[in-house]
Amino acid sequence: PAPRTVLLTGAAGGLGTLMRELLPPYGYELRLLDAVPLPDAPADGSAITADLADTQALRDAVRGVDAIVHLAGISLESTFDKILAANIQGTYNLYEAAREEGVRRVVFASSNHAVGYTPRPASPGELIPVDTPRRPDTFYGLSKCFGEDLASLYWDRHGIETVSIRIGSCFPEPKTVRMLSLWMSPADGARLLHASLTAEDVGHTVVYGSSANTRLWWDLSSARALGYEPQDDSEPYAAKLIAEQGELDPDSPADVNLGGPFCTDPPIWPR
Ligand code: NAI
Ligand code: 15L
Repeated sequence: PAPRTVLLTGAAGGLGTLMRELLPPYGYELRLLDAVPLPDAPADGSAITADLADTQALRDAVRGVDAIVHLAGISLESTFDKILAANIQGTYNLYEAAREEGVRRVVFASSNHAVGYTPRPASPGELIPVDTPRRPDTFYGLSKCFGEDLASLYWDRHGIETVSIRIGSCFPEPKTVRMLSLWMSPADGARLLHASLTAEDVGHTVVYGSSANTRLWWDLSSARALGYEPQDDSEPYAAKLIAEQGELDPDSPADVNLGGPFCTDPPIWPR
């Protein structure tokens, strides 16, 4: 049966806030968790304010859910110690809670930064395959590699299925020229989460997460194999972004790899 009750971790974050709105129309009843109190928390008191370090709170949070969408964690580069606590230990704690409470499906928010040092394709139509060797560009990207391998272990050893989505850039609109290639519209994000929650026999599957962008850099076939049919394309934003920012520079360290400005030393992220 299709999962219906879903724990959404990281519900107060950017993606969590979008998915809180976009997933219920697919028929999901969401249980929301974040370390910080949720703005506009549901009046029924169902939202959970807990850190991923709190193993008892995680057990209570996952009890009885059909699946988990795991978005919580540090979403940019940080110190190793902070990444270790939130993204590595925290993701382990969540999978342990899932194992102990018998949850059978997780959707894990991995990132393009797990393969961030992969050179971006040189010519249009060339696509990075999903089995490209991992090349994390930051401790952050390294934590996503860990999450993918943890998911693989929990499938092989405990039969917990995971779809690891290497998300490109999921924001209401692409913000940079690089994001024209990596953008996942929020509506396509919800489509991909729904496909990842409902596809059968996924074992541990790794997919790239983006819209069907004209300037796509990576292969969406493993996502499509789950039933994902992206509907959006960043191209309508291209002319304006390129006029403002210029084309990507083949000689700039911030522009040559999939991970973009995360690949510079130190990593930068214009916000
Ligand atoms: P965000 O930083 O806006 O939200 C992350 C949320 O996780 C925050 O609300 C934060 O309070 C919560 N959180 C952090 N540490 C926690 C802990 N120890 N315990 C409980 N909650 C904790 O990030 P965003 O953009 O919403 O991303 C969500 C997930 O998707 C992250 O895992 C991120 O790495 C991943 N991702 C997002 C992309 C995007 O384009 N938005 C791209 C690639 C990956
Ligand atoms: C990520 O992994 C980040 O969480 C997100 O904030 C964006 O920076 C995105 O990658 C990106 O590469 O655009």
